[in-house]
Amino acid sequence: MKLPVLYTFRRCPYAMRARISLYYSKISYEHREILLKDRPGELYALSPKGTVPVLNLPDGKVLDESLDIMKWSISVNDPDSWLVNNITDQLNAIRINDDDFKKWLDKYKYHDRYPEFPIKYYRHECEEILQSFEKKLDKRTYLFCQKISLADMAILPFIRQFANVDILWFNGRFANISKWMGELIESEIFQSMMKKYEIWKPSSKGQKIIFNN
Ligand SMILES: N[C@@H](CCC(=O)N[C@@H](CS)C(=O)NCC(=O)O)C(=O)O
Repeated sequence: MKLPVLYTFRRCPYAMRARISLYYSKISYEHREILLKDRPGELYALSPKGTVPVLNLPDGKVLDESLDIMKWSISVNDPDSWLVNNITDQLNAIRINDDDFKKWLDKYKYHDRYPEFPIKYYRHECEEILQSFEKKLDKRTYLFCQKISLADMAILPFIRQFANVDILWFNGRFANISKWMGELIESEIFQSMMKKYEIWKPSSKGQKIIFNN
């Protein structure tokens, strides 16, 4: 059976969310681990922008946006109903994450490359966005309802990156998010999708990830 092929990079938060959704939906696939500094021609042939993740479906279709991979995956199998009725709010939160939070997160992480402002300025811009999540989690266990939904998992890898810049400060500043994050990171899906794989060599097959549904 021909499997979907995923080009991915372990530490990329966009690739993480794609892998989370494939594991959640139990979609067997071929895992091609790549290095951003040495991207294979095969990746560019599928998607000239050369970003990861890229999912090449057996029918030839190419998904080169992480959120599209999540949506496709959940459309194939959504065992715990991650797509709940407030999906517009969820997509809006994901958009703010991808358009705004990610921009400030990069400046916070790599603040020495952006000396026009001190690190705390960039951190504060991120905090402003996270504050609304902290408030949401006063009332419920997950961001959009009492159970995990799409937005929790789409945003998690980015918040994790933010937290890891200064985890002690983060845990003190955002107690609710830190509890939410800790629980999701411990989950089987998150742990499974963070497994390490050898870098894919174009002369060989990638690693087959098989789910026996
Ligand atoms: N909008 C894309 C963004 C993906 C993205 O920017 N991935 C990063 C790695 S974390 C990348 O490939 N960067 C290389 C580049 O921009 O050339 C998505 O959601 O899939």
